[in-house]
Amino acid sequence: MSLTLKETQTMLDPLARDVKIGLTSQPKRLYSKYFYDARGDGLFQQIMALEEYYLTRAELEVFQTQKERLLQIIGGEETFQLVELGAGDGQKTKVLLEYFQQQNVDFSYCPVDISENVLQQLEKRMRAEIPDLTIKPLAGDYFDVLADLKFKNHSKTVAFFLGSNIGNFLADKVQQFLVSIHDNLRSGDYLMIGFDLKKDPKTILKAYNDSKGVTKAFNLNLLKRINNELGANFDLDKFQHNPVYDPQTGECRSYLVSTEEQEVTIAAIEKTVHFDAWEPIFMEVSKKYAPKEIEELAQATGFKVVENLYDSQKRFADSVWQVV
Ligand code: AVI
Repeated sequence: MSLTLKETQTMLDPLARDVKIGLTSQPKRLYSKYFYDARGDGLFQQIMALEEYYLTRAELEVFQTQKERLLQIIGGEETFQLVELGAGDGQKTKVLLEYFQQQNVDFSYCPVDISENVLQQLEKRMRAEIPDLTIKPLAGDYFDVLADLKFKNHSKTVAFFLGSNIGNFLADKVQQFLVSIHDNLRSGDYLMIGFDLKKDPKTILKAYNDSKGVTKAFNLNLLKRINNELGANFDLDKFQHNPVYDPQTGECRSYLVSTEEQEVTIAAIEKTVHFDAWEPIFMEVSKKYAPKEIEELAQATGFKVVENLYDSQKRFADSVWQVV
């Protein structure tokens, strides 16, 4: 069977492929990993600086107040590579890196991120701010990069997956992801994961529906990206940002809801997509965990929880796991 040029391009371009799958599925969905183009990176930086988006400050407090304890747990005597999956701007991690340096810990820092743009900025800043740091950045999808990292060739690995990035996995994918990390680590290696915790639903909803509308712009930016990169004609004014939080599952789900019946054409995939009035596109899940769920997740994926490091208000936990 021979393929047309368009079919070949669609096969090669992950964004086109996923948009095609997502917008022809019922219910419709898009994938939040595509939020992060250059404008999306900038909007996420703005979100992290918002008062309502408490997650960043809560995790920073954990690092500032518990860095000594973390180093006691992972042990600073042996050389290790510190692999940070989804490093982002690395600003919070810097607190730990600086502390490890001051304590003369022998480690190399390997930040991994899907955004090449973010990674370049991070490397530049780290080189300027912590000149003696050995840094080896790696751009790519977590799943692809995990295999390349060859954790097993190293004497010891400490992996970080911070900032509640774990919350962006749906329930059916999270275990698969953790098992693939597990399978690339050696017995005794550590994994520290940042979990946003279940709390007052109103606090959570405000974090994803901020008063300045930055999170709304962050979601709509994906439609803009599809317009720019795939030749689509989404009218951004005809979609409403609608996050909902379910305190039982802990899932905060963000939707863009079509405010009227409409058709959107996406040239690169040769599709016209029909929207009913008030039909949603599921954009992102940001799951919140209870400490018990963290324990269960570790056990189910081949780890044990060594200790949960909390902020003073118990809004957030950096959970230190060890491969059993
Ligand atoms: C990257 N991730 C952990 C953020 C979150 O909280 O789920 C992304 C985000 N979405 C809206 N605001 C922030």
